[in-house]
Amino acid sequence: HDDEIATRKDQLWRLSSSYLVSDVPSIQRSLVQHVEYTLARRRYKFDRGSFYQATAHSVRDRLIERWTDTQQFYASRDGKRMYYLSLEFLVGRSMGNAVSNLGLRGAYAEALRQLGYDLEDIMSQEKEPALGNGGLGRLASCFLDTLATLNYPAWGYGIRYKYGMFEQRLVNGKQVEFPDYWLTYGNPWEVERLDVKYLVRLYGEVKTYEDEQTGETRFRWEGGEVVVAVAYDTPIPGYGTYNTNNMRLWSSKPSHEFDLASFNAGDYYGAVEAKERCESITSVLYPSDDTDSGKVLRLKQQFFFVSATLQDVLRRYKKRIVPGRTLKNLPEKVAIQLNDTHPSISIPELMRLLLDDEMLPWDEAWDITTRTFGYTNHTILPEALEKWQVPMMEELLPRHMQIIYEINHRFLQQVEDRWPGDNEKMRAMSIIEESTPKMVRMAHLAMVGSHVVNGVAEIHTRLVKSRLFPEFDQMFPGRIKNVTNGVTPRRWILQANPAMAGIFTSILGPGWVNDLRRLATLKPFAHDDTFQHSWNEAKRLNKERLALWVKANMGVDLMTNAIYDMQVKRIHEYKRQLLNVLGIVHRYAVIAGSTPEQRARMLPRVCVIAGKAAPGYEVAKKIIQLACAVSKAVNNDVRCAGVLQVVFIPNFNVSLAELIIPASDVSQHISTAGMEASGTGNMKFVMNGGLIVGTADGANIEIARAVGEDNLFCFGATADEVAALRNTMKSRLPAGDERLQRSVRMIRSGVFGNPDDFSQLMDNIEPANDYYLIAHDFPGYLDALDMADAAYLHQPSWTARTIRAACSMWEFSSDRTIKEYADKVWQMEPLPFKPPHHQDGGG
Ligand code: 8GP
Ligand code: PLP
Repeated sequence: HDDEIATRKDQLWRLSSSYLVSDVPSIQRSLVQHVEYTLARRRYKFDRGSFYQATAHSVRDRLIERWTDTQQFYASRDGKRMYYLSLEFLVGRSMGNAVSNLGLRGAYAEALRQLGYDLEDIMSQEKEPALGNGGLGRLASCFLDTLATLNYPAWGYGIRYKYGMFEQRLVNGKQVEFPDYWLTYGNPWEVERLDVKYLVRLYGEVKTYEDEQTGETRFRWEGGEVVVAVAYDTPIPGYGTYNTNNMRLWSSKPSHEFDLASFNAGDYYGAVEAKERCESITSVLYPSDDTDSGKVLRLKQQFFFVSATLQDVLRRYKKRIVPGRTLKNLPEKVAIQLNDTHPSISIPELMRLLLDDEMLPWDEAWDITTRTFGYTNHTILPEALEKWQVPMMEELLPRHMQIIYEINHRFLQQVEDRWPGDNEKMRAMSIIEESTPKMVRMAHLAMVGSHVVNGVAEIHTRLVKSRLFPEFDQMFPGRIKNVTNGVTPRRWILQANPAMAGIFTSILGPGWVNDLRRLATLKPFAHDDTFQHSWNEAKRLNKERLALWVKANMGVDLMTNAIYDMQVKRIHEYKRQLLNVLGIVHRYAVIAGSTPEQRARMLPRVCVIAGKAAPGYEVAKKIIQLACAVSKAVNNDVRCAGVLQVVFIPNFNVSLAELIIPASDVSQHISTAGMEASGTGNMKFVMNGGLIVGTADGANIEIARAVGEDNLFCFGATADEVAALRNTMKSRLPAGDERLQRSVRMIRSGVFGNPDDFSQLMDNIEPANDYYLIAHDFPGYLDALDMADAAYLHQPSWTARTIRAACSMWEFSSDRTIKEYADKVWQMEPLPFKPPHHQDGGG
């Protein structure tokens, strides 16, 4: 019998161990097969849509080989794994990334070309999954790319929202939101794992009972609603390596257990409705960036995904039987990173699993928990710090609320030991805020329950220590660390900017993509004529590529012989798009008041603004409206022809970022100092040969250090000055800047449409109200723009500056960031996999 099984196994192994071949004819065969059999469109429908789907499936087959091999390899080794828990992954399109990382771009392009299709065109058919809001979600996706590229055994865990980030359209110059149902044509990049599912409980009650053996009191969470979490897996290929990691996203489905209970109760309609409610948990991404929604559905999403994830992680850990190994060893084999506080309900959930299911004593469970988790803070803005109402939590997660109280009780005892009788400290540090109703401060929970807490840029980490968590920093010295953000050069240089990447590769070979330090060797050639020529050609091509898109989609003919000045990011008061718009209005006034001869001598300028406002954020929506109104006035005014154009590009997303960023000469990162934790857009712009006009905020400061202070046009109050300025301005009105006053007058007098629409925006920048210091920073802002313009006019030296800056950006590769996390937080080593049989080894 054993022999028979062995023979069969052998036979199966031989059948399955042959790898797909990726030469042009084999790729073509696979494309046609997918059209015929996967899409069931035999011989009559070879359109672009079908070919997009077929190409995706054909690439996916190749990903799957590497992915299953890698996962089997990880399972066979006993390395430490890292799980990145994030409510957002702003993935962007997959096809270009996959063929590029697999090293198959050329082969697919050729295979398609011979069949009469263009790979670029096929790739543009893909609807991008927008499962994130902005910086935080995009960071998570950059991290996944790097983790695979550097061969770390790491997975991303998140939610498979049915509706991603809303689609923004401009209707009469105002933002209107449309639902983003991105799954209309299915998603070829994922694998549905109907066999990987977990039950997740909500509501219910906590029962107490006595442990028969020890006589201790134990707790059991029972009843309530039970939802099923089903896994959807997406392979994440590394670049230039065989390793392919996994992103596991959960989708909610009703459970049978739940069906029976309700149907038996005779409430048919109620039961069906409740089933619908289960599915709605993973329906929609909360579209708010930097504000806490406080809604029960959001808490359900968080707990749902955390509970399924921790069950999955523990199951995988326990599957490996090693003599002497217990759950105590979990932190040696598992690191879990919390991307902001959104997944921080993980801390009481792991405690619950260890206490109530595994029957561990409290101290042991707490030790395991804190050594497993790391927490990344992404903002110190008070309105973004998550707090949950205690009564809401008590109802939805009664056992967790008990555990949180116990964590807090023990923690406050430590505070009391450290600062006896200091009630003020207790109040400030408590996980429970003594308000009405009481609130659970998730940042405090995450701080207490993690062994490392990190900020995302040096200044941000300094502020986390000094403003957000000063007492915690005293109590746990060394726990708060800095890990400056980074972005993946694969997507943001190699794929987004083929013209520039081509220059790098032609001189350095392809190795720079995984080792951005190598670009530094190009700096001595910054003044070389030939090099400058190809660099400028690349920029010109990128401007033309963007102009073509704008013409096709917005009907505006952009100049291409102009300086391209951009601000693209979520619309937020602290990011100060209003400062930008007021600067444009000033420029418009100057143009309108000048003679044709003077205008002929002006530097032609294209201003690009893009970004979404949270649907409920009225002020941000007004800023969009004003930007659109100014754009309309400027673009229709003959005096601006050839001198100034302004476009607000709708529906900013990853694909548009890939198109917009490489075309920029100057980009604006002009947040009120101290308010932008890091920014990652700033890094992408400089890597793509643009310079920054910015404040001394977030990663701008470190970028300036890397590229040379004179290559970042810096202005405005510093973070340390801001607080004091806010106070003095309230009492002492500074003399207003005449240029600002004129811009405000133009807006208030109706040059850009009904002034009532903008009166609140204008009131907000009156000196007594100017919380974001727009009026205060305005003169410095105009000076910084002038400095940038003056530098731009010396073309050869400008080109040299941009070359040197772009080639000095290695620290801002997410490869550096991830190595720092692996070292400072996760204590994790790479596990590169070399397949024994595979024909082409790496990507
Ligand atoms: C962002 C920060 O605002 C940005 O400076 C930083 O670069 C980025 O995170 C990545 O670290 N924060 C958020 O996007 C954020 O807090 N979003 C949550 C409310 C959803
Ligand atoms: N949204 C998208 C689509 C992005 O690509 C980026 C970064 O490039 C961001 C948001 C974050 O931009 P910023 O760091 O400027 O806020």
